[in-house]
Amino acid sequence: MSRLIVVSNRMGDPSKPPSGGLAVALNGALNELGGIWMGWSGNITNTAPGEGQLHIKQMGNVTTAGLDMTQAEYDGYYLGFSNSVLWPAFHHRQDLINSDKQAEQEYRRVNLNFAKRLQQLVQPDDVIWIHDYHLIPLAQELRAVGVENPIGFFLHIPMPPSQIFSVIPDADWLMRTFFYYDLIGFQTEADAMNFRLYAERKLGAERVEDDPKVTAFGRTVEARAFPIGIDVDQFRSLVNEPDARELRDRLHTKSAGRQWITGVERLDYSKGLPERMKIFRELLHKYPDNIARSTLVQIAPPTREAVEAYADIREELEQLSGAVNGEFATIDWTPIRYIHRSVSRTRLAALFSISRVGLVTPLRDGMNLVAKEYVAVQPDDDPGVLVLSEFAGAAEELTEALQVNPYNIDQSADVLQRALTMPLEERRERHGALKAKVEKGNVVAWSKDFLAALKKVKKISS
Ligand code: ADQ
Repeated sequence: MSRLIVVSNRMGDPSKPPSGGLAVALNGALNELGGIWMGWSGNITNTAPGEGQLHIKQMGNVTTAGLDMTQAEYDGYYLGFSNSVLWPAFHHRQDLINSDKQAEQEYRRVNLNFAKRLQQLVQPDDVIWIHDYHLIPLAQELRAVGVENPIGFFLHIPMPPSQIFSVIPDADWLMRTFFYYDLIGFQTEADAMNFRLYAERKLGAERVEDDPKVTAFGRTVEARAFPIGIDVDQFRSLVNEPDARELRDRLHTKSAGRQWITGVERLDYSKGLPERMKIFRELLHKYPDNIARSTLVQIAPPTREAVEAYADIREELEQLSGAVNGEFATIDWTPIRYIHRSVSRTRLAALFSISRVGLVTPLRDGMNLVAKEYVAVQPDDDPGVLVLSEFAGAAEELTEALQVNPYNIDQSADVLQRALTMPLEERRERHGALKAKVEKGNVVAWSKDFLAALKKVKKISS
């Protein structure tokens, strides 16, 4: 059996509950298959560039290999090129791109560092699976140091159309580095198509309609959709933990005749948080029956606070939630409960399970696992309703959700009201269909499908 080597910017820490979508997904996959997880150690050191220590730890059937970084590497590679150029560009926010040559050089250097260290750990039968936008050029660097193993890549965020991808400085260089993989997985068919079209139009790649293979620079790569899922059983089991039961009981007591609308995500401008609060405000204006009755619980812990755009969004949300609460609150009812902190996954599961509406309104999102988690823990006899942005990757699959365009505040408020007043029979029907999809496309199936496809591309039998 081949070992699996996973490389991602952050490694999971099996001793702590994972909080990001990527960590949640990969913990499941690696524990199932066993292997090595390589990533940034989380440490900043004073070593010379490229000389950071590699920390190796054994945790169950997973070995973690964490690489230290210098401050300049972290600033340029992580805060700079990854999160001030690639993240905004891939999420259609060209206006937020903040590029500088030094950052791009650090990004290239860190990818080279990862390749040199990884090359020393790789054995001939290993299969390598690289994750996300921080590490796009890693396969090219690995090939340059002689690694010939099968290498797959999964992009967790959206792949923008060519007009938007082109705004990235050195876009053609970046696109060229994709061709050193054997298989590239995208969240949706639309993302995979954006990749194939860019390669064809801008790089003169050859492709045949309806064939996932693309050939350029003498290399052929297969580019296909592998929609990511969640660990359904594990997430569901959280609802019965003592902590979750206690919270559910408390919320039930408080909510006699009241309805919870829930939103949970990292505080990121791609997640449509101001739009969500405006939709809720519009709901209260247009449908005043919801006053003193429906409450929006918004949990949004901080991330990437050193990047300016993230500080701006935080300020905007504090103002908006304050304004809505000032306008509508009563002595014993607060319309928006805005929590700018992380919450345990157990409590999240409990909150989702008692919420009448899961309100998921990203302006752009690779997949959005929260939508799937919400569906997974709804009670079959009295399920809530998922209201989902058409701009989340999950919208391609979860067609029985009520879909909204979160830029259209007025119509979205109407849809939210429809969700809050939906008859039980329709809720059950929609939930049954969504639940079947979320269960079938779980994270184990996702990783198995990807790895089977990678082995097939390289014609490996086990
Ligand atoms: P994220 O942008 O992090 O992931 P998402 O897919 O919603 O977005 O995953 C977030 C995960 O973190 C969920 O499992 C959620 O429960 C958890 N989480 C969020 N807020 C939390 C909190 N306050 N406390 C604890 N846990 C919290 C990226 C891409 C997505 C893609 C995933 C997976 O941006 O589009 O779906 O990777 O590929």
